[in-house]
Amino acid sequence: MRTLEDVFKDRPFLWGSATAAYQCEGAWDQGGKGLGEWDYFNHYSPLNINHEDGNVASDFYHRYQEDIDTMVAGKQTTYRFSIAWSRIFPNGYGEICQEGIDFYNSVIDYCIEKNIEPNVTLFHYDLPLQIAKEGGWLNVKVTDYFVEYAKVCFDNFGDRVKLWATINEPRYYAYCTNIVGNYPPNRNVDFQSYFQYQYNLMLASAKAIRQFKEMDIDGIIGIVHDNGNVEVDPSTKEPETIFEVADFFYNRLILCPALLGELPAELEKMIQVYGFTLLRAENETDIFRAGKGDYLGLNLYNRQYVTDWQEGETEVFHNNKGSGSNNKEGIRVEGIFESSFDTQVRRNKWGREVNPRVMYTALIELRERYANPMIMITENGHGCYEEPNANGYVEDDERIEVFDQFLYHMRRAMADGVDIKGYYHWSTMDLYSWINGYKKRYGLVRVDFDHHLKRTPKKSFYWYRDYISNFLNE
Ligand code: BGP
Repeated sequence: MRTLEDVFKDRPFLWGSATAAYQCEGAWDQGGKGLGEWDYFNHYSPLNINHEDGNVASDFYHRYQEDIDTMVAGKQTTYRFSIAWSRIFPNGYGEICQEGIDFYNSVIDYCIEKNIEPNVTLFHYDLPLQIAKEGGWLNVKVTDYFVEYAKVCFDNFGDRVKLWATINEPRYYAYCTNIVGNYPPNRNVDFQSYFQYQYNLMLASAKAIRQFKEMDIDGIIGIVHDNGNVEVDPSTKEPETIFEVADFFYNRLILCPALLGELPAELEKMIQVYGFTLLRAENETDIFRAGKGDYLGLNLYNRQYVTDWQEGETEVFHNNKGSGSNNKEGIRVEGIFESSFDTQVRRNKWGREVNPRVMYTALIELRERYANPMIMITENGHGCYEEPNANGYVEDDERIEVFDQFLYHMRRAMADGVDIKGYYHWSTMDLYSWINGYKKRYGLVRVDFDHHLKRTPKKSFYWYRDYISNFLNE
């Protein structure tokens, strides 16, 4: 039996990296796994524009030992990964698949054997297909299916796993599935579903956290948010109003329940501003109160830079084609606000800002507005195109430069009193990037998808290893 105290004993700060099940496991039809919404989407939808899928992905399912050994060689002390719901419940609920439980037991045990602290996310975008057919996250029954699934995970893994997250990025997930329309079930500019999804996801998370507490599991549990703090363009005519509406759009439906145990105070007002109907649980106050997290997982990539709505209809700008498109990431919400595009800030090939100082501003804002919560940086990284040399080695100096700056700003925030307990680089190795396929790379370790998925640590892997060693010796 391990205890929560063991986690930080001898290592006050956790350094590691992260992946998600669908993006790295492969073995899509092995081990008794049921079909997921992403399997179906990638196999059949014309909206899979890059014609890739996660059938094999990085084949973590068969190579997890090698990948965990590599983490150890890189001096990492923790690994964040997600469980595929459809490996535990092939139909989303009902019959349990023991092979799925066995697989995650093996991964967890191997992590512990190698002194790598497992940090487990229960849901990272990969909904079982059967549940998707029943309306997915618009169907409030799914919140109970989620608790049933979470309970099985707590029962089976709770003796060894001490760090838990319920859901990965409920806000960004709701955005891609309902506003951008690039993730299944591909609703486009559907604000009604966007807000209902966030509500239902937070309800599911709160119910699962309540379950965790009732079971008296020794560990901590929270949710992972894509914050994205809001910054207002100085030329904005009504900066306070714009900040309020944009912060509600991007953050508040997640951060208030997650960190304060309640819905945002401005909810009724925002329902009027955005004009949507929210279907609410009768006992929501109790559920959200009981479902407050112990910490916040923060996936930090960029800020949300906004200004007044200028003119034109609601439109979303997104780029899943990399250098094949000139689109910059953003949105115009008719009559309410729109993204501003700062020419001083560089962007990656997918049109997203690369602006490491926002690590500091996001963290300070959380400390000030949400009572200095415990935080783990559960993702942070840099996506790029990469070419290896003849030996398969990638000199990813651009990643190292950005990585170094992000860490610098994280440590500035720590020095200013933000309570950060760990950092997870996205990603452990190259893997499937939702919609963008395999050309957009994030890994510390290269995976050669054309030649037997051979792994070769990149320059950034060694850079990070040395950074961790130096930190330990400081
Ligand atoms: C986060 C997701 C990850 C990962 C990362 C990079 O939003 O939690 O799963 O994919 O972003 O995003 P992308 O692969 O779309 O570039």
